Amino acid sequence: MPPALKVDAVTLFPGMIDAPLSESIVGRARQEGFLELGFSNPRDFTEDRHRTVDDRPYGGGTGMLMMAEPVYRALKAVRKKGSTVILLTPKGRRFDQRTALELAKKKHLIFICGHYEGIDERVTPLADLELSIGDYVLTGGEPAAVAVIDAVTRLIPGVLKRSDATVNETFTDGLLEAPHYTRPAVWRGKKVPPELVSGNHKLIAEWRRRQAESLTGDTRPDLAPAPKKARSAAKKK
Ligand code: 21W
Repeated sequence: MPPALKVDAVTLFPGMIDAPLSESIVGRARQEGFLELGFSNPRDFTEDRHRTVDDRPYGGGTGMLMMAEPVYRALKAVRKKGSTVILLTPKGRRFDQRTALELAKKKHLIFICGHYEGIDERVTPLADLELSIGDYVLTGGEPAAVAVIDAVTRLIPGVLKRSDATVNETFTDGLLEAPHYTRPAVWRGKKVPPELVSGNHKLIAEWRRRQAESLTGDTRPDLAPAPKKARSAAKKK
């Protein structure tokens, strides 16, 4: 059986992506053939003695840029009809769960990871989509590729034990989740909220909804339906 999803990463540092995605749930998804992850290294597509992949920016400025040609050749080596090419860049649209759900429908994703100060601007038209994972500065696109591939892989049917758990979760319905607790019922004097141990499923559902709404209103009011004025009734203790 072919994998549900094939992902290729165009990167100078494949180990930055391969290693974290060899652990835990995604590592197992790869072993079980749900996800096939490949790499195409621009350095392998150079022709000069020093295998040069970077150069100084025109117009001056600090740092180095990745050259267009090795990136282009590395992309060309893995691109097929029907591939979706994603450029990871701080200038991209913010990656979110909605985009993860869209990408999970695809058969072949290619991530282009910049490093140093970025990539020669002339490669950007090769991408179907430009994504950022948030407003902070990374050393390159590789950690961002890891985050996106992780978020997409867990949405592949069969990767999670309870795959129905991925449809209605945090961010998809626009709310943070209520707090979770496991045994013991009292830990260092801290009790689990009585609603959760009541055995009353309606009471539990209502408690979770109230918690989710007040938590979202307090810490992430930017997330959709901030219902009324969410008071901090969620007094932990
Ligand atoms: C960081 C590339 C900064 C370019 C002036 C002088 C991919 C990323 C990246 C990087 C710059 C993502 C500068 C969130 C990220 C990524 C490497 C710009 C800085 N300005 N999502 N030097 N954050 N980062 N140059 O950093 O490639 S997705």
